[in-house]
Amino acid sequence: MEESLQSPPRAPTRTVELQLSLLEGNDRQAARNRRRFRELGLTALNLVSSPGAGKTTLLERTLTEFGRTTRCAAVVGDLATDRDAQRLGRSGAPVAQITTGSACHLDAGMVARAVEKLDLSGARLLFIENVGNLVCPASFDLGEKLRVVLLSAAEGEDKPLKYPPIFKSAHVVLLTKIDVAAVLGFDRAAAAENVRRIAPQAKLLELSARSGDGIEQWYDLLGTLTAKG
Ligand SMILES: Nc1nc2c(ncn2[C@@H]2O[C@H](COP(=O)(O)OP(=O)(O)O)[C@@H](O)[C@H]2O)c(=O)[nH]1
Ligand SMILES: [Mg+2]
Repeated sequence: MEESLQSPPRAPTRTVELQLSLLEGNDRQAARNRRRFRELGLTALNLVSSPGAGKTTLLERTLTEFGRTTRCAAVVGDLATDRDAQRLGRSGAPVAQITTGSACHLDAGMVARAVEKLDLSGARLLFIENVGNLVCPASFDLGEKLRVVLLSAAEGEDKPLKYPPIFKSAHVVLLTKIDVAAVLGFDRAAAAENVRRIAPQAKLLELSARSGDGIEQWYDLLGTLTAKG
């Protein structure tokens, strides 16, 4: 019993070097993705949250409603299954699933390979649904223009305080599932205050992909991304 509680041996210096070179390689690929998206006339959004915060539900609705007038595409990452790609594909939008196996985040190379599989003709927005995780995706630039972090009413108001890097890297924070905030005892004002404290740079929207409350503000924001060019 005692032995199983011991930590495995580690080589910290080497780990740091590997991580740095991994991130440098990722940043180079992210820069290539950014150039490619620009050539294609695409604006890419990287959606990040805990598992279950409502990324796919928001995208299902967005691809169906906003996608009616503005062609959109999506790539979606999970460790296993193509369940989310199937859900999103019902909208008729081009969608590719990335299965990462054990990786807790998408990287720029995975996104580049997935994007090559899609027919992006006429598409203006590319939604990248990241693997559900509030930690690892913070370090991996995918070449997106906007990083969108979702925080659902089911997770508690304190998550920005506990996981600051991802919130600090956000351009937009969405407080989601506001339709059930009251029943969950989720204090929207306190959550918003925590977001503003940790991520003053981020635009903050509150919405429910189920009831549709607040969704127009999300579409307005998407509209500003596709308005010119
Ligand atoms: N009440 C409520 N439930 C939601 C909302 N959005 C998503 N859900 C539910 O939350 C669960 C996880 O949603 P999903 O979109 O798969 O989350 P993801 O893991 O972030 O992609 C599902 O059971 C959804 O039906 C919402 O706005 N309100
Ligand atoms: Mg999902």
